[in-house]
Amino acid sequence: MPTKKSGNEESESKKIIDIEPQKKYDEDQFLTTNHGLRINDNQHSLKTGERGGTLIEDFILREKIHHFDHERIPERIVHARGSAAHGYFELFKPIGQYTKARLFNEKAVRTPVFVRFSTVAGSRGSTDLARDVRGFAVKFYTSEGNYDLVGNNIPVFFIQDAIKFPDLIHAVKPEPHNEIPQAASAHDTFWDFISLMPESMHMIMWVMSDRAIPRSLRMMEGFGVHTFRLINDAGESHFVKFHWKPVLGVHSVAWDEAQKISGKNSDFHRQDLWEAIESGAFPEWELGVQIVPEADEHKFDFDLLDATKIIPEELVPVQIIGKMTLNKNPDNFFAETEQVAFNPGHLIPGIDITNDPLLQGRLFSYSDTQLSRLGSHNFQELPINRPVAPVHNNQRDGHMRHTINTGRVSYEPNSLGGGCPFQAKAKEGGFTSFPELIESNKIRSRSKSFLDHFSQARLFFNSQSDAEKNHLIDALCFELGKVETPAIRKRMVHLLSYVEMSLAAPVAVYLGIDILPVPEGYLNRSFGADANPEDFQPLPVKSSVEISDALSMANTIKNSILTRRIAFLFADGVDQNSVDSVKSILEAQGAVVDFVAPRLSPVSSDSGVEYIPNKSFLTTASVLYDAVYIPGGLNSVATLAAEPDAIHFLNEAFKHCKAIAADGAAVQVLQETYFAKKLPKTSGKEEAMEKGIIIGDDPGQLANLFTKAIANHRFWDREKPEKVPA
Ligand code: HDD
Repeated sequence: MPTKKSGNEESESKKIIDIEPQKKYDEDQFLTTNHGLRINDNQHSLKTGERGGTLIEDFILREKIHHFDHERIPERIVHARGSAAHGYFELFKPIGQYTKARLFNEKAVRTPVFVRFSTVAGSRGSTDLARDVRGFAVKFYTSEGNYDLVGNNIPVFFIQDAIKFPDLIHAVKPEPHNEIPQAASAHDTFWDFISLMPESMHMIMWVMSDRAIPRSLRMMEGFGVHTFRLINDAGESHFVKFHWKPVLGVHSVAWDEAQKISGKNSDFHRQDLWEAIESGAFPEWELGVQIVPEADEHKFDFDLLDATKIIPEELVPVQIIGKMTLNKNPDNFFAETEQVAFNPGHLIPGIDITNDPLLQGRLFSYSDTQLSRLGSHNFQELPINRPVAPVHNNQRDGHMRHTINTGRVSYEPNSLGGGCPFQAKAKEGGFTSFPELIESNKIRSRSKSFLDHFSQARLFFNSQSDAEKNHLIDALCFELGKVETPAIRKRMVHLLSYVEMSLAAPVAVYLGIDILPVPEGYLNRSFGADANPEDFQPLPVKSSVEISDALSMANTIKNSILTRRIAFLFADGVDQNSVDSVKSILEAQGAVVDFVAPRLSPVSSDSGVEYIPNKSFLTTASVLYDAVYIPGGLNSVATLAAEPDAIHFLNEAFKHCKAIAADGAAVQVLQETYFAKKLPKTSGKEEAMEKGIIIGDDPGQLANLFTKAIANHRFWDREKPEKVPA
């Protein structure tokens, strides 16, 4: 709909008049100190005369400055940069046969959740578009206590044993002598460590794939990663892997695009999540489970307790049991997103841990880190961490205690408090650990069943589309190209050759190194000083599944343009019909249209109606959109054709394989681009659709073809053969 300039101005000025008097006279709005004293001058400190020194007795100034000085808390050691939202989980399919958790049994209950997404390596202020794993942590506020599913957007991990976690993180974080590079794994220490840790090779495939540069936090999968246990009423255990499947499908950006987004809008993902929720396009994920009976524990060619392995969906299908919807942004970033404290040890009856050595170590780490980050064991009392289930125990006092415990009894057993609080029997909702039979020696070692490091890396690589394989190879060339130590590059290429020669060879050619045989005893450093290295050599296992469709984003859902951002490029004289009809069709399907013009001043259309541009070529960029449309209109087309910024915008969109549409009367603009010679000769043909470039004279037909092209997300196939400079 065209916006009349005058109308906009009216409502802006009206808003100010409405709000002001209300604020002024509302008793609750008086500025006060933290002890509740009303302040009547927040402009001047107390001084010895107008030009005199400030008095230390100015307790109002002191309190304000003191509080300010202490506003920061330590950022998370990993996952420092995060964005979060509130929502709820609804169960479709109760799974009482596997678990007694009410969360997975009560269909009528909407369980509140708080979800925090994050990057891992970067600091709080780093870019959203770093090549990195994304944290996907969900806190379910269940009637039986909080349950935290603290997962990632990648279903495996770099290491098998938590004792290596500090090494991994020290290696990936900025190098300690100069704090370079920020939020990037492309440096020597990371690849030095990885090249000596063959167990990381499966994870490396995922991190070098486009999964590590999502288009949106709303368009990525989530995984519990570890194998957990579900326990039913009869006390029986089933193994389980958790999956979050985004309703909008799994989509990523191009690496060149990711790097540019980092400069143009480093809050890209945070803003995208925020705006989607504000606009009512609530992000949704279905929750799936892969269930493995206890009896099948050793049935696979990998170990269920090894966090570097997936269970291929071909072996154990994912059963969808419910859906999570995020429908409310936090009110305060610090109080909620920053202070939320997750812990894989926040379990509820019916869900239990396994002996996965990575998970076991995590159980210690999270509560410990919350202590140094949030300052006190009373962090559970912060509003965002407080369970909805009542808390009764004899834990007392400590820094920043909120609860005022009454009475004289803080011990158990007691008679003076009537025996309260009571222990709950299992049938009363008490938590009982699965009584797993353990017969073994205390030992520092690793099971031989953990020694296959390459078969699933190969499975992942071979399951990718050609475009995805190319991206993965390019990512490795980029990352290893940034590594300065030749020996590290060589070791990495050797390791890649164990994954797949068609992966290692192009990387070796790019780096100009030969793939040499791996020195004896080198392939696995996961042994102690007294161990025999021979016992720890990787096992040459072939995965029983050779291709898994679920691992390729090429097979993801591509049926929606909901929340996709489309840039309409135009200038004075634009054809109103060409704008309005395409815009209304795209918006009816939930797309978000931005008017981008050379200037921010109103643009007059051929009919005289004015459009207010949302953005100009100065304030936005092609990389911030999913698709571009150029409406007709003689003057507008001539202006854009002569505007280098508009042509660059289009060239970049083409380079990043996005859908581009143009009114038949706007072809002149396209002809100025580098990709002009690749344009289809006729409009609306299959051939055009295949390339993702739609040109048409009928706005309705054009909009429908454009919709399909945008839903396709990207036209990766044109990337290599039709590469353009941009
Ligand atoms: Fe971790 C945070 C996920 C292994 C130690 N981790 C953290 C967060 C996520 C994960 C999503 C951010 C939570 C938030 O948003 O506040 N971590 C994982 C996954 C892992 C994993 C999926 C492997 C499967 N983590 C892991 C290990 C250790 C840690 C092996 C230590 C032994 N993780 C931490 C931590 C953090 C953390 C240091 C930092 C901030 C926090 O806990 O609250 O304790």
